[in-house]
Parts: sequence; structure tokens; C-alpha cells
Amino acid sequence: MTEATQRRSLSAIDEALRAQAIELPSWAFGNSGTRFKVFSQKGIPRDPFEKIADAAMVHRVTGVAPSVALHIPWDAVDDYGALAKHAAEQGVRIGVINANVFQDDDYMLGSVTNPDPRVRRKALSHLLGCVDVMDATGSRDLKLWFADGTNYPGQDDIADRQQRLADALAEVHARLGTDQRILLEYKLFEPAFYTMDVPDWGTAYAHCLQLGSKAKVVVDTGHHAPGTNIEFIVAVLLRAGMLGGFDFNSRFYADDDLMVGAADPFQLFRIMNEVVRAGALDPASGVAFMLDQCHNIEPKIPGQIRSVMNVQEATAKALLVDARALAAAQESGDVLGANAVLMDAYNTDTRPLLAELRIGLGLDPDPMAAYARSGYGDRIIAERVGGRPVGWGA
Ligand code: RM4
Ligand code: MN
Repeated sequence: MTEATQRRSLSAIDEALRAQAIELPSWAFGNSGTRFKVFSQKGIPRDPFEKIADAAMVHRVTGVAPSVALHIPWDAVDDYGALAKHAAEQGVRIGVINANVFQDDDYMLGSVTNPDPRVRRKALSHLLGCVDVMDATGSRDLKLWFADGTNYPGQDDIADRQQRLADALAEVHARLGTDQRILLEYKLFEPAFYTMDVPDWGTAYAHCLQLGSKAKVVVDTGHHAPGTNIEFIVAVLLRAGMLGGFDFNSRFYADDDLMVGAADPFQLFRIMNEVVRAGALDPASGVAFMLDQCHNIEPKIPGQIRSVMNVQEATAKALLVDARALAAAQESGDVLGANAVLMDAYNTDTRPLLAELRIGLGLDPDPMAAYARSGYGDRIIAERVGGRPVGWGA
């Protein structure tokens, strides 16, 4: 253990890590791929119930992934109460509801910003229906990501589209229950290439401000230009009380949706450092820590387990930052000293600490090995024959 460990009490670190909750995306368990090919794997869930079972398996071996996000209509079922009950029986719960208004032919020119009022109404009614789902599942958050945008200058009026977006968001906001929230997600480009209607945190922030207290910004780590300082955005949003949560994943080039912490563990540490510094690790802060990933070539469940562990390792390193030494170095203008405090924490191997934490939770210290030994992977391959594996279907 480094000196930094001795500064913040180990029990405080342990407590913070135990309280951390990382939400899994239902879609991570389905077949996925690129626009060139979706590769199918064996043992893939055939319905939302089986996706939840897989997510619950991740929670059983990690102990910190107690909820699973749904995507509607991908996860549409007749009886959401039954789905919530199934989740509870598996030891997890249903988390954020994501609205899919991007996979219908009607949405070619946009959903809520479409120039055609009929299409706008259709999209809005889907969003309102997602709030009904939240009522049935007990979910707090509605995550809105819009594929809306334009490909060519002049294709549509930028300001008009902003107004259509604001109008739709206002209707959804008005429909929310007292404790429900909109999490508005931005994305730089793709599928639209000239303008996205919510391209950046500034646009998302402006819309959320106008909506009121039940709207917050969600930062998907893959949705920025290369070189963007994401921790700066996080710090600004936290300071303003406007950070609703994260969609974690990692990227080398565009929206790669790779395992969080795989491409740039240092960036993940820097982000978590801002979170810890702001006290936003505390579940009461309302910041949701979600994974938004696709495992195109690796097995899904181990991919999710590894991702959860990567978030935990970065969080543990952030908790190891000696805040007092850092503040002292900053105040005295000690540039190298301040940087060294951060690097000391980052360079600490937090795996032994996390292994101990898991033992304390009654878990195997090595979740990957525990999963491999569980036989679950073989079982789902044997059991899930017939039916249609879920996936992007591209
Ligand atoms: C989008 C965005 C959303 C996710 C979809 C599947 O790029 O990240 O959060 O729901 O992908
Ligand atoms: Mn996302």
C-alpha cells in the first residue's frame, strides 16, 4: 500500500466501494456488431427475462451491479410488473428506461425533431409510453438519446429543430412523477453527420435548464471528439448539480462501445477523481453509473464482469487520492507535487484491496474465475436452444 492509502482510512474506502452501484445495460447481453456484421454467439438470451438473468449473474459475482437498464421497445413485454418481479427474484432490479426512437422507418429524418408533425407525435407518444413503463417498473430515470440530426447543410432548419426538441422534452417532463427524471444524452455525430440535434453537453445542459429540476445531463464517455477533456465536463456539470449519470464505455476512434477502462484507464481514473472529489459517489447524489456497451467479439457476461471491475479499480484509485496533500500542493503552487499526488494514487495496484472487499462481501475475490467455475456459461448454451436470440439484427 502506498502512503496515500494511509491518509484516507481504509474503512472509508471500503464503505464507499461497497455502496457503489453500477448499472448494466440489457442490450449488452444480446448479439451486436457493426453496420458490417452482427456475429451471433451461443447462449444468447431470447427475451428480456433471460437478459435480466444474465445481468443477475454479473451481480452475483461482482456484488456491485444490482440493477439493469431496459431499452424500449427492445425490451418490451406485456407485463412489466412480472418482469420487475422476475428481476427481484434474481436479486436485481430494473433501473433506467431507455427510449428507442431510432429504429423505425418513420424516423429517417428524425423523431421528435422530424419536420413531419405526425412523426413527431408518434415519437412523443413512445416517450410518454416509456414513462408508463417506469411507473410499472418503479424506475426513476428515463434516458433520452436521439439519433436526430441532418446530413447536409440546408436539409432542415437548425433552430426549428431545437424548438421541436424543446417542445417534446417539455411534454415528457410534465408527465414525470415527483421522483422521476429525464436524463438527456448528447452525442457528437452519428448517425447524422452534419448536425446532431443534441451534439454536446452545452446543448443538453441548456435544454435541461429550461426544463427544470427533473432533467439532468448524462455523459456517455464515447460521445466526444478525440482529445476532449471529459473530466472537465464532468466537473462543470457536477458543480452545477446537472450531472444525472454516466454511460460508461471506451473508445479509440468514434462511438466504439468497447469495455470501459479498456482503451484509456487513466481517463476513467481522472473522471472518477472528479466524481469522488464532488462527493458524487454517494448514491444520494443522484449520479447514476451505467454501462452502455456492446461486446461484439468477446463473450457478453465476462465482458460485463470485466467492465464492472474496471470501474471499481478506477474508483478505488480515485478514493486513494490524498485530498489533503493535493490541496496543500495546489495552494502552494507546487505543480509537480500536486501532479505526483494524483499519479501516486493512479499507480497504486487496487486489485488486492478489491479482492479483500469481495471477500468481505462473501464473494470470490476473483469474479472472472468465479464466473468461469460457475458453469453458467455452459448452462445457457445448453438451455437456450430454439427461439430467437436478441440483438441488433443489422
Ligand atoms: C446510443 C446511445 C444510447 C444507447 C444506444 C443503444 O449511441 O449511446 O445511450 O441507448 O446507443
Ligand atoms: Mn449511451
